Amino acid sequence: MQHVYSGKVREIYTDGDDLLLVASDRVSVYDVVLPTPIPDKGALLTQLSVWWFGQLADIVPNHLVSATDVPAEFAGRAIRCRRLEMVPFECIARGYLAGSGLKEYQATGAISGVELPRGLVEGSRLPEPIFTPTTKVSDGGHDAPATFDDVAAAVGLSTATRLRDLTLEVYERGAARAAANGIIVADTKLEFGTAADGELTLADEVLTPDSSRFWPESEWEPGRPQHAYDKQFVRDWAAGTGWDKNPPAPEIPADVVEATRARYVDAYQKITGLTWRA
Ligand code: PZK
Repeated sequence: MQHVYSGKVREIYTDGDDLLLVASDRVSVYDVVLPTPIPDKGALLTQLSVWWFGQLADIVPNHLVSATDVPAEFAGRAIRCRRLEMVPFECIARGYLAGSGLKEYQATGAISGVELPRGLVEGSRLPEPIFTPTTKVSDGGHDAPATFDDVAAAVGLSTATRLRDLTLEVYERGAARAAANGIIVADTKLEFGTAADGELTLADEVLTPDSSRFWPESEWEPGRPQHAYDKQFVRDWAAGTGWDKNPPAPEIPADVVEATRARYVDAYQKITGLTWRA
């Protein structure tokens, strides 16, 4: 087993021909990783993603090989997956206006070349979900917007069309399931790759609160920043500390850790209908 990559909250190892994607209990706010872990976060997100792979298997094949055949030290919070030739774009679907999409809309009236109606505000539901890819920036910087035509120029029109259709279909399936259980999926980021047999394959993690914006439906109120389903307690606490959002971040108090863990458990249980192990 060889460590090949560290993200802010996840790691990749190689194991023979396979990869191991390992989710930690680390949490970030304002792009800064906090010093205090959220117990079970890595396992909750991994198991949610594994559940989604199963739900989405009729739409698109995925990279999952096993969620159990992983080293004991990573049990529950890692997956074994096939190594793919990765598509060099993040495939993002948006159903609501937030984040970099909001900024691009305010500056240009469009996102990734998709024209939107006038008068939308932060948190607005879009007339229909849209495909807003970004190019991956290798040095860990923020991703840059790309248009559908950029994707087509890089991978060909038929693959680009398939990526767009798959991204929107996965988003629509996921957003509908979450909405039926009180959770808005405002947007989601998918990664695809090509398997040895040439099949376009869904990779990475899928429809988790780390790869998507989850909002409590009961608190949705367009015209202001929306409450994050998972990290709102951490954000509210951080705002009250006077911390300047530069590293190092302060330790998270125990009550905020516990409330945040409860939101990850809640999202997992509401979406899957399963009970999280105690
Ligand atoms: C791959 N990432 C992003 C994911 C991280 C970073 N199946 C695959 N084959 C080849 N490469 C990748 C995958 C996947 N998934 C994914 N980078 C490379 C990433 C998870 C944790 F730290």
